[in-house]
Amino acid sequence: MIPVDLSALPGIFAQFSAEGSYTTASRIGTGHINDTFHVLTNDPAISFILQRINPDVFKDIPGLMNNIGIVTRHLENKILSGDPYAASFSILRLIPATNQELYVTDDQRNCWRLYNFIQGTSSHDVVENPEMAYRGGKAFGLFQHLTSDISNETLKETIPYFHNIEKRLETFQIVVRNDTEGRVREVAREIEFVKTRENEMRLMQNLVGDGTIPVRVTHNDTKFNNILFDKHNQAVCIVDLDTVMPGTVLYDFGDAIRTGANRAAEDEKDLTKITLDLDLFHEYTRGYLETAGRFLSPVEISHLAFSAKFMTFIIGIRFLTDYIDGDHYYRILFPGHNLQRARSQFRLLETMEGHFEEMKEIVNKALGIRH
Ligand code: ADP
Ligand code: GN1
Ligand code: MG
Repeated sequence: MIPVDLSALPGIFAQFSAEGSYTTASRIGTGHINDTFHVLTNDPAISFILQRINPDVFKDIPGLMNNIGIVTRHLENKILSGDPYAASFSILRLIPATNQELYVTDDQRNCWRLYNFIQGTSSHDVVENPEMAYRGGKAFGLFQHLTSDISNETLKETIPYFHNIEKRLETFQIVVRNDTEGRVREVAREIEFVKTRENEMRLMQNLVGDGTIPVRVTHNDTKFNNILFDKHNQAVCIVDLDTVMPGTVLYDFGDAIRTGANRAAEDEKDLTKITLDLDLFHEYTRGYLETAGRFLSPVEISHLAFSAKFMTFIIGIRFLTDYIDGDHYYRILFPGHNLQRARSQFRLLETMEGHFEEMKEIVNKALGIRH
Protein backbone atom coordinates (compact mmCIF):
# COMPACT_ATOMS: atom_id res chain seq x y z
CA MET A 1 0.00 0.00 0.00
CA ILE A 2 1.32 3.45 -0.81
CA PRO A 3 1.47 5.74 2.22
CA VAL A 4 -1.47 8.04 2.78
CA ASP A 5 -0.96 11.57 1.47
CA LEU A 6 -2.10 13.57 4.49
CA SER A 7 -2.68 16.67 2.42
CA ALA A 8 -5.44 14.81 0.56
CA LEU A 9 -7.49 14.16 3.71
CA PRO A 10 -9.50 17.43 3.71
CA GLY A 11 -10.57 16.80 0.12
CA ILE A 12 -11.61 13.24 0.90
CA PHE A 13 -13.50 14.36 3.99
CA ALA A 14 -15.33 16.99 1.91
CA GLN A 15 -16.87 14.22 -0.18
CA PHE A 16 -18.91 12.99 2.80
CA SER A 17 -22.14 14.53 4.08
CA ALA A 18 -20.56 15.33 7.43
CA GLU A 19 -21.43 18.14 9.80
CA GLY A 20 -18.69 20.58 10.73
CA SER A 21 -15.65 21.62 8.75
CA TYR A 22 -12.33 19.80 8.78
CA THR A 23 -9.60 21.24 10.97
CA THR A 24 -6.98 18.49 11.58
CA ALA A 25 -6.54 14.74 11.41
CA SER A 26 -4.23 12.40 13.30
CA ARG A 27 -3.58 8.70 13.04
CA ILE A 28 -5.38 6.61 15.63
CA GLY A 29 -5.12 2.99 16.69
CA THR A 30 -2.65 0.21 16.08
CA GLY A 31 -4.43 -1.76 13.35
CA HIS A 32 -2.25 -3.79 10.97
CA ILE A 33 -4.30 -3.40 7.79
CA ASN A 34 -6.22 -0.15 7.27
CA ASP A 35 -5.20 3.48 7.77
CA THR A 36 -7.32 5.12 10.44
CA PHE A 37 -7.53 8.84 11.25
CA HIS A 38 -9.35 10.89 13.85
CA VAL A 39 -10.67 14.00 12.11
CA LEU A 40 -11.42 17.05 14.24
CA THR A 41 -13.79 19.75 13.10
CA ASN A 42 -14.42 23.37 14.01
CA ASP A 43 -17.01 22.08 16.52
CA PRO A 44 -15.18 20.39 19.44
CA ALA A 45 -18.21 18.16 20.05
CA ILE A 46 -18.10 16.68 16.54
CA SER A 47 -15.31 14.51 15.19
CA PHE A 48 -14.98 11.53 12.90
CA ILE A 49 -13.10 8.35 12.10
CA LEU A 50 -11.86 8.44 8.51
CA GLN A 51 -10.46 5.14 7.22
CA ARG A 52 -8.70 4.00 4.08
CA ILE A 53 -9.61 0.40 3.41
CA ASN A 54 -6.74 -1.81 2.30
CA PRO A 55 -7.69 -3.15 -1.16
CA ASP A 56 -4.96 -5.82 -1.13
CA VAL A 57 -6.71 -7.47 1.80
CA PHE A 58 -10.34 -6.58 1.11
CA LYS A 59 -11.12 -7.57 -2.46
CA ASP A 60 -14.86 -6.93 -2.27
CA ILE A 61 -15.22 -3.45 -0.81
CA PRO A 62 -18.85 -2.93 -1.98
CA GLY A 63 -19.80 -6.23 -0.28
CA LEU A 64 -17.87 -5.34 2.84
CA MET A 65 -19.42 -1.88 3.12
CA ASN A 66 -22.85 -3.34 2.51
CA ASN A 67 -22.26 -5.77 5.41
CA ILE A 68 -21.16 -2.93 7.70
CA GLY A 69 -24.19 -0.88 6.66
CA ILE A 70 -26.53 -3.75 7.56
CA VAL A 71 -24.90 -4.35 10.94
CA THR A 72 -24.59 -0.71 12.00
CA ARG A 73 -28.23 0.04 11.00
CA HIS A 74 -29.42 -3.08 12.81
CA LEU A 75 -27.65 -2.04 16.02
CA GLU A 76 -28.75 1.58 15.71
CA ASN A 77 -32.40 0.51 15.31
CA LYS A 78 -32.13 -1.60 18.45
CA ILE A 79 -30.53 1.20 20.43
CA LEU A 80 -33.10 3.77 19.28
CA SER A 81 -36.09 1.48 19.77
CA GLY A 82 -35.17 0.98 23.42
CA ASP A 83 -34.12 -2.68 23.19
CA PRO A 84 -33.01 -3.29 26.80
CA TYR A 85 -29.98 -5.34 25.74
CA ALA A 86 -28.76 -2.57 23.46
CA ALA A 87 -29.09 0.14 26.11
CA SER A 88 -25.42 0.11 27.11
CA PHE A 89 -24.20 0.59 23.52
CA SER A 90 -23.51 3.89 21.73
CA ILE A 91 -24.43 4.36 18.10
CA LEU A 92 -21.73 3.74 15.51
CA ARG A 93 -22.95 5.21 12.22
CA LEU A 94 -21.51 5.28 8.72
CA ILE A 95 -21.66 8.81 7.34
CA PRO A 96 -22.68 8.52 3.69
CA ALA A 97 -20.89 10.31 0.90
CA THR A 98 -22.58 13.28 -0.75
CA ASN A 99 -23.51 10.92 -3.61
CA GLN A 100 -25.25 8.67 -1.02
CA GLU A 101 -22.69 5.84 -1.37
CA LEU A 102 -21.22 4.39 1.83
CA TYR A 103 -17.64 5.15 0.74
CA VAL A 104 -15.67 7.32 -1.64
CA THR A 105 -12.88 6.36 -4.03
CA ASP A 106 -9.79 8.57 -4.40
CA ASP A 107 -7.53 9.23 -7.41
CA GLN A 108 -5.45 6.11 -6.66
CA ARG A 109 -8.63 4.01 -6.54
CA ASN A 110 -8.41 3.60 -2.76
CA CYS A 111 -11.69 3.49 -0.86
CA TRP A 112 -12.42 5.59 2.20
CA ARG A 113 -15.27 5.59 4.72
CA LEU A 114 -16.34 7.85 7.54
CA TYR A 115 -17.87 7.05 10.96
CA ASN A 116 -19.04 9.27 13.76
CA PHE A 117 -16.37 9.40 16.48
CA ILE A 118 -17.87 8.19 19.74
CA GLN A 119 -16.83 11.01 22.04
CA GLY A 120 -15.03 10.37 25.29
CA THR A 121 -13.99 6.82 24.41
CA SER A 122 -10.70 5.04 23.96
CA SER A 123 -9.47 1.51 23.33
CA HIS A 124 -6.84 -0.64 25.04
CA ASP A 125 -4.28 -2.80 23.23
CA VAL A 126 -3.60 -4.64 26.47
CA VAL A 127 -6.16 -5.38 29.18
CA GLU A 128 -5.38 -3.53 32.35
CA ASN A 129 -7.36 -5.40 35.00
CA PRO A 130 -9.93 -8.18 35.50
CA GLU A 131 -12.83 -5.71 35.59
CA MET A 132 -11.91 -4.50 32.12
CA ALA A 133 -11.72 -8.10 30.88
CA TYR A 134 -15.19 -8.77 32.35
CA ARG A 135 -16.67 -5.71 30.66
CA GLY A 136 -14.98 -6.57 27.37
CA GLY A 137 -16.36 -10.11 27.52
CA LYS A 138 -19.83 -8.77 28.16
CA ALA A 139 -19.54 -6.37 25.23
CA PHE A 140 -18.47 -8.98 22.68
CA GLY A 141 -21.17 -11.34 23.96
CA LEU A 142 -23.71 -8.56 23.64
CA PHE A 143 -22.57 -7.77 20.11
CA GLN A 144 -23.14 -11.41 19.18
CA HIS A 145 -26.51 -11.43 20.89
CA LEU A 146 -27.68 -8.21 19.21
CA THR A 147 -26.58 -9.37 15.75
CA SER A 148 -27.85 -12.94 16.15
CA ASP A 149 -31.16 -12.07 14.45
CA ILE A 150 -29.46 -10.91 11.25
CA SER A 151 -29.71 -13.78 8.83
CA ASN A 152 -26.37 -15.20 7.70
CA GLU A 153 -27.52 -15.06 4.10
CA THR A 154 -27.81 -11.28 4.15
CA LEU A 155 -24.09 -10.89 4.83
CA LYS A 156 -21.44 -11.68 2.25
CA GLU A 157 -18.38 -13.69 3.14
CA THR A 158 -16.00 -10.89 2.17
CA ILE A 159 -12.79 -12.77 2.93
CA PRO A 160 -13.48 -16.41 2.04
CA TYR A 161 -11.89 -19.05 4.27
CA PHE A 162 -10.78 -16.37 6.74
CA HIS A 163 -10.45 -18.68 9.75
CA ASN A 164 -10.25 -21.90 7.77
CA ILE A 165 -7.31 -23.85 9.17
CA GLU A 166 -6.95 -26.13 6.11
CA LYS A 167 -6.53 -23.11 3.84
CA ARG A 168 -4.18 -21.34 6.24
CA LEU A 169 -2.01 -24.47 6.54
CA GLU A 170 -2.02 -24.90 2.78
CA THR A 171 -0.81 -21.33 2.24
CA PHE A 172 1.76 -21.77 4.99
CA GLN A 173 3.14 -24.89 3.32
CA ILE A 174 3.34 -23.12 -0.04
CA VAL A 175 5.32 -20.17 1.32
CA VAL A 176 7.65 -22.52 3.19
CA ARG A 177 8.24 -24.49 -0.01
CA ASN A 178 8.87 -21.33 -2.07
CA ASP A 179 11.05 -19.68 0.57
CA THR A 180 11.34 -16.59 -1.63
CA GLU A 181 13.15 -14.53 1.02
CA GLY A 182 15.44 -17.30 2.30
CA ARG A 183 13.89 -17.05 5.76
CA VAL A 184 12.86 -20.66 6.27
CA ARG A 185 16.17 -21.73 7.84
CA GLU A 186 15.68 -19.17 10.58
CA VAL A 187 12.23 -20.44 11.54
CA ALA A 188 12.81 -24.20 11.70
CA ARG A 189 11.63 -24.30 15.31
CA GLU A 190 8.42 -22.44 14.52
CA ILE A 191 7.72 -24.74 11.57
CA GLU A 192 8.11 -27.72 13.84
CA PHE A 193 5.80 -26.05 16.37
CA VAL A 194 3.11 -25.83 13.70
CA LYS A 195 3.61 -29.42 12.54
CA THR A 196 3.15 -30.89 15.98
CA ARG A 197 -0.19 -29.13 16.44
CA GLU A 198 -1.84 -29.06 13.02
CA ASN A 199 -3.84 -32.25 13.46
CA GLU A 200 -5.29 -31.13 16.77
CA MET A 201 -6.27 -27.80 15.22
CA ARG A 202 -8.03 -29.44 12.28
CA LEU A 203 -10.76 -30.37 14.77
CA MET A 204 -12.25 -26.90 14.27
CA GLN A 205 -12.74 -27.50 10.55
CA ASN A 206 -14.43 -30.81 11.24
CA LEU A 207 -16.78 -29.27 13.78
CA VAL A 208 -17.79 -26.48 11.39
CA GLY A 209 -17.81 -28.70 8.30
CA ASP A 210 -20.20 -31.29 9.73
CA GLY A 211 -22.51 -28.65 11.25
CA THR A 212 -21.73 -29.52 14.86
CA ILE A 213 -20.88 -25.87 15.42
CA PRO A 214 -23.48 -23.54 13.88
CA VAL A 215 -22.58 -20.75 11.50
CA ARG A 216 -23.75 -17.40 12.87
CA VAL A 217 -23.11 -13.72 12.25
CA THR A 218 -19.75 -13.03 13.87
CA HIS A 219 -17.23 -10.22 14.11
CA ASN A 220 -14.14 -12.26 13.23
CA ASP A 221 -11.58 -9.74 14.53
CA THR A 222 -12.26 -9.49 18.24
CA LYS A 223 -8.96 -8.01 19.35
CA PHE A 224 -9.44 -6.26 22.65
CA ASN A 225 -8.67 -2.86 21.11
CA ASN A 226 -11.81 -3.16 19.00
CA ILE A 227 -13.88 -2.41 22.09
CA LEU A 228 -14.45 1.24 22.98
CA PHE A 229 -14.52 2.09 26.68
CA ASP A 230 -15.95 5.34 28.01
CA LYS A 231 -14.57 7.53 30.81
CA HIS A 232 -16.27 5.33 33.41
CA ASN A 233 -14.59 2.25 31.93
CA GLN A 234 -17.87 0.97 30.53
CA ALA A 235 -17.63 -0.87 27.20
CA VAL A 236 -19.89 1.10 24.90
CA CYS A 237 -19.18 0.02 21.35
CA ILE A 238 -17.60 -2.65 19.17
CA VAL A 239 -15.69 -1.26 16.19
CA ASP A 240 -13.61 -2.57 13.27
CA LEU A 241 -16.48 -4.26 11.47
CA ASP A 242 -14.64 -5.13 8.21
CA THR A 243 -14.83 -8.85 8.82
CA VAL A 244 -18.37 -9.11 10.20
CA MET A 245 -19.69 -12.03 8.20
CA PRO A 246 -20.83 -15.62 8.71
CA GLY A 247 -18.51 -17.42 11.12
CA THR A 248 -18.65 -19.19 14.45
CA VAL A 249 -18.76 -17.80 17.97
CA LEU A 250 -15.67 -19.85 18.67
CA TYR A 251 -13.62 -17.64 16.38
CA ASP A 252 -14.72 -14.54 18.28
CA PHE A 253 -14.30 -15.97 21.75
CA GLY A 254 -10.89 -17.47 20.95
CA ASP A 255 -9.56 -14.37 19.22
CA ALA A 256 -10.64 -12.17 22.10
CA ILE A 257 -8.83 -14.36 24.63
CA ARG A 258 -5.53 -13.90 22.76
CA THR A 259 -5.53 -10.24 23.73
CA GLY A 260 -8.17 -10.15 26.49
CA ALA A 261 -6.59 -12.67 28.86
CA ASN A 262 -2.95 -11.81 28.25
CA ARG A 263 -1.21 -8.90 29.94
CA ALA A 264 1.57 -8.75 27.35
CA ALA A 265 1.40 -6.99 24.00
CA GLU A 266 0.55 -9.02 20.89
CA ASP A 267 4.13 -8.51 19.71
CA GLU A 268 5.91 -8.83 23.08
CA LYS A 269 9.57 -9.70 22.47
CA ASP A 270 10.33 -10.96 25.97
CA LEU A 271 8.58 -14.31 25.87
CA THR A 272 8.88 -14.75 29.62
CA LYS A 273 6.30 -11.96 30.02
CA ILE A 274 3.68 -13.80 27.99
CA THR A 275 1.16 -16.01 29.70
CA LEU A 276 -2.50 -16.78 29.65
CA ASP A 277 -3.69 -14.95 32.77
CA LEU A 278 -6.29 -17.17 34.43
CA ASP A 279 -7.90 -14.29 36.36
CA LEU A 280 -8.41 -12.35 33.16
CA PHE A 281 -9.63 -15.51 31.43
CA HIS A 282 -12.11 -16.10 34.22
CA GLU A 283 -13.43 -12.55 34.13
CA TYR A 284 -13.63 -12.34 30.33
CA THR A 285 -15.46 -15.68 30.22
CA ARG A 286 -17.84 -14.71 33.02
CA GLY A 287 -18.73 -11.46 31.25
CA TYR A 288 -19.06 -13.19 27.89
CA LEU A 289 -21.34 -15.94 29.16
CA GLU A 290 -23.53 -13.41 30.97
CA THR A 291 -24.54 -11.93 27.64
CA ALA A 292 -23.91 -14.73 25.12
CA GLY A 293 -24.65 -17.70 27.35
CA ARG A 294 -28.37 -17.37 26.75
CA PHE A 295 -28.16 -18.36 23.10
CA LEU A 296 -25.04 -20.55 22.88
CA SER A 297 -25.48 -24.29 22.39
CA PRO A 298 -23.82 -26.75 24.80
CA VAL A 299 -21.41 -27.85 22.08
CA GLU A 300 -20.31 -24.28 21.44
CA ILE A 301 -19.74 -23.75 25.15
CA SER A 302 -17.81 -26.97 25.52
CA HIS A 303 -15.34 -25.80 22.84
CA LEU A 304 -14.70 -22.29 24.15
CA ALA A 305 -11.43 -23.19 25.86
CA PHE A 306 -10.25 -25.01 22.71
CA SER A 307 -11.17 -21.97 20.59
CA ALA A 308 -8.63 -19.85 22.50
CA LYS A 309 -5.86 -22.30 21.56
CA PHE A 310 -7.16 -22.52 17.99
CA MET A 311 -7.29 -18.78 17.31
CA THR A 312 -3.91 -18.18 18.90
CA PHE A 313 -2.49 -20.92 16.66
CA ILE A 314 -4.10 -19.70 13.44
CA ILE A 315 -3.08 -16.07 13.98
CA GLY A 316 0.43 -17.20 14.87
CA ILE A 317 0.57 -19.12 11.58
CA ARG A 318 -0.67 -16.10 9.66
CA PHE A 319 2.07 -13.88 11.13
CA LEU A 320 4.68 -16.56 10.43
CA THR A 321 3.40 -17.06 6.88
CA ASP A 322 3.67 -13.34 6.22
CA TYR A 323 7.18 -13.23 7.64
CA ILE A 324 8.39 -16.09 5.45
CA ASP A 325 6.60 -14.58 2.45
CA GLY A 326 8.31 -11.18 2.82
CA ASP A 327 5.83 -9.15 4.93
CA HIS A 328 3.23 -8.26 2.34
CA TYR A 329 0.04 -8.58 4.38
CA TYR A 330 0.42 -6.99 7.82
CA ARG A 331 1.88 -3.54 8.39
CA ILE A 332 5.25 -3.97 10.14
CA LEU A 333 7.09 -1.38 12.21
CA PHE A 334 10.56 -2.97 11.97
CA PRO A 335 12.25 -5.92 10.19
CA GLY A 336 11.32 -9.18 11.87
CA HIS A 337 8.14 -7.74 13.39
CA ASN A 338 5.92 -10.50 12.00
CA LEU A 339 8.29 -13.16 13.32
CA GLN A 340 8.21 -11.54 16.75
CA ARG A 341 4.40 -11.50 16.60
CA ALA A 342 4.33 -15.18 15.60
CA ARG A 343 6.70 -16.17 18.39
CA SER A 344 4.63 -14.30 20.92
CA GLN A 345 1.44 -16.07 19.74
CA PHE A 346 3.13 -19.46 19.91
CA ARG A 347 4.42 -18.76 23.42
CA LEU A 348 0.92 -17.75 24.48
CA LEU A 349 -0.43 -20.98 23.01
CA GLU A 350 2.13 -23.00 24.98
CA THR A 351 0.95 -21.38 28.19
CA MET A 352 -2.67 -22.15 27.26
CA GLU A 353 -1.67 -25.77 26.76
CA GLY A 354 -0.21 -25.75 30.25
CA HIS A 355 -3.45 -24.35 31.70
CA PHE A 356 -5.95 -26.14 29.48
CA GLU A 357 -7.71 -28.18 32.17
CA GLU A 358 -8.06 -25.07 34.34
CA MET A 359 -9.46 -23.11 31.38
CA LYS A 360 -12.14 -25.76 30.84
CA GLU A 361 -13.02 -25.71 34.53
CA ILE A 362 -13.29 -21.92 34.46
CA VAL A 363 -15.76 -22.09 31.55
CA ASN A 364 -17.90 -24.57 33.48
CA LYS A 365 -17.74 -22.50 36.62
CA ALA A 366 -18.65 -19.29 34.78
CA LEU A 367 -21.56 -21.13 33.20
CA GLY A 368 -22.84 -22.22 36.59
CA ILE A 369 -22.97 -18.69 37.94
CA ARG A 370 -24.21 -16.84 34.92
CA HIS A 371 -27.78 -16.18 36.12
P1 ADP B 1 -8.03 -0.60 12.55
O1 ADP B 1 -8.45 -1.50 11.44
O2 ADP B 1 -7.02 0.39 12.13
O3 ADP B 1 -7.74 -1.35 13.81
P2 ADP B 1 -10.38 0.40 13.93
O4 ADP B 1 -11.71 0.58 13.26
O5 ADP B 1 -10.25 -0.66 14.92
O6 ADP B 1 -9.31 0.30 12.77
O7 ADP B 1 -9.99 1.79 14.60
C1 ADP B 1 -8.73 2.00 15.21
C2 ADP B 1 -8.93 2.62 16.58
O8 ADP B 1 -9.65 3.87 16.45
C3 ADP B 1 -9.79 1.80 17.54
O9 ADP B 1 -9.02 0.87 18.24
C4 ADP B 1 -10.35 2.88 18.46
O10 ADP B 1 -9.42 3.26 19.43
C5 ADP B 1 -10.54 4.07 17.51
N1 ADP B 1 -11.92 4.13 16.95
C6 ADP B 1 -12.38 3.45 15.87
N2 ADP B 1 -13.64 3.77 15.60
C7 ADP B 1 -14.01 4.68 16.54
C8 ADP B 1 -15.20 5.45 16.77
N3 ADP B 1 -16.25 5.34 15.95
N4 ADP B 1 -15.23 6.31 17.83
C9 ADP B 1 -14.14 6.45 18.63
N5 ADP B 1 -12.99 5.78 18.44
C10 ADP B 1 -12.90 4.92 17.40
C1 GN1 C 1 -5.58 -7.80 11.59
O1 GN1 C 1 -6.63 -4.84 11.11
P1 GN1 C 1 -6.44 -5.45 12.45
O2 GN1 C 1 -5.15 -5.12 13.03
O3 GN1 C 1 -7.62 -5.15 13.36
C2 GN1 C 1 -6.28 -8.98 10.91
C3 GN1 C 1 -6.87 -9.90 11.94
C4 GN1 C 1 -5.79 -10.38 12.90
C5 GN1 C 1 -5.11 -9.16 13.52
C6 GN1 C 1 -3.97 -9.59 14.40
C7 GN1 C 1 -8.53 -8.41 7.94
O4 GN1 C 1 -6.54 -7.03 12.25
O5 GN1 C 1 -7.44 -11.03 11.30
O6 GN1 C 1 -6.36 -11.13 13.92
O7 GN1 C 1 -4.62 -8.28 12.50
N1 GN1 C 1 -7.32 -8.49 10.02
C8 GN1 C 1 -7.43 -8.97 8.77
O8 GN1 C 1 -3.61 -8.55 15.21
O9 GN1 C 1 -6.68 -9.82 8.31
MG1 MG D 1 -9.00 -2.29 15.16
